[in-house]
Amino acid sequence: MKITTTLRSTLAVAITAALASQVGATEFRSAEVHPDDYPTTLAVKQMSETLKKLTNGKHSINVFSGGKLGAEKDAIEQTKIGAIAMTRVNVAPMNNICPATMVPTMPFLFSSPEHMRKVLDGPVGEEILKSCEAQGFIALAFYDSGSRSIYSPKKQIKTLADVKGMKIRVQQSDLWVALMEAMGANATPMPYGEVYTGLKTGLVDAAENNYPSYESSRHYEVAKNFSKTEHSMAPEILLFSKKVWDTLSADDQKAIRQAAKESVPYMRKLWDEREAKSLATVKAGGAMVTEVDKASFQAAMKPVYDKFITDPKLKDLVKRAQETK
Ligand code: BDP
Repeated sequence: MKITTTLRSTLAVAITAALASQVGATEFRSAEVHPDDYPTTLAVKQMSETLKKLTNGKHSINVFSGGKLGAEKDAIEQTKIGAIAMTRVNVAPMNNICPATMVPTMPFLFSSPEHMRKVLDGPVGEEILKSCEAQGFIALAFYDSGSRSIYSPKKQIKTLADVKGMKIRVQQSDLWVALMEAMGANATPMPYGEVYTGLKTGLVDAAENNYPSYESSRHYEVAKNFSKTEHSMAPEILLFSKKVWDTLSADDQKAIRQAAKESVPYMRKLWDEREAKSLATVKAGGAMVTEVDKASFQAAMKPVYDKFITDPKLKDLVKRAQETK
């Protein structure tokens, strides 16, 4: 075939455009402790697709799932120094770093998942996200994490008195230690990746989490007594490194924010499906899911509020969250 001059110049333009779109192209690395099929992982992958579209292929996100980039505390450190661009973590390991993240962690703060979504989507949620910037993080969005309950290999908890003296694994946060101690437990902070072995070897008597984590981590195989304390709805948070952020153009920053926000409804849909699916899986696997005397747990939480929600700003955020209808 004879290549005409017109065709040749058309090809040249196309090739140049393709190359140009790759100049300064970045694949941001994002840390994730959950496996590939977990709602948080899938949501950040969807965010990457949106980001690619919004930036004509210039930017995308590579999610390193299964804790490949380290435990959450380490991933947060790496994000802060800009060694990795993004991380999706629970708010708990941010509690000590960015105090406003304690607000949505507070025990029994939200009355339902709808209430939690409404608060986090509104001004209270926005203020909490914004407050992390001073600590070196552009907090892009919250993701759902359901409610957390206690599970144990040996003991089915029914009332607060049953928790007394139990060694319970918590996330690495002073607030979480105090929360479990207020229940009368012995709090043992440790990274998520060590909990399965901790439960199996008896290093801890119990752990606490939502259904999807209880299921995907296979904790239900070693701790079959799941007691529905539903003591916290501590959400997930998507963090971008301010160090990396400051090197990006305003347009790119806008695209990242938009892509993150657009992944939230998708994540929630996946979350609702996964919660139901995980509950069915753990039950089929022999887990015993039982109700507890919730009022006894709720009544024990006042000292946690008194100790951590002392700053007027935090008090105001808690009050506005409670008043959100
Ligand atoms: C899960 C969160 C994850 C935490 C984990 C934990 O999604 O980010 O690492 O709990 O308990 O629900 O450490």
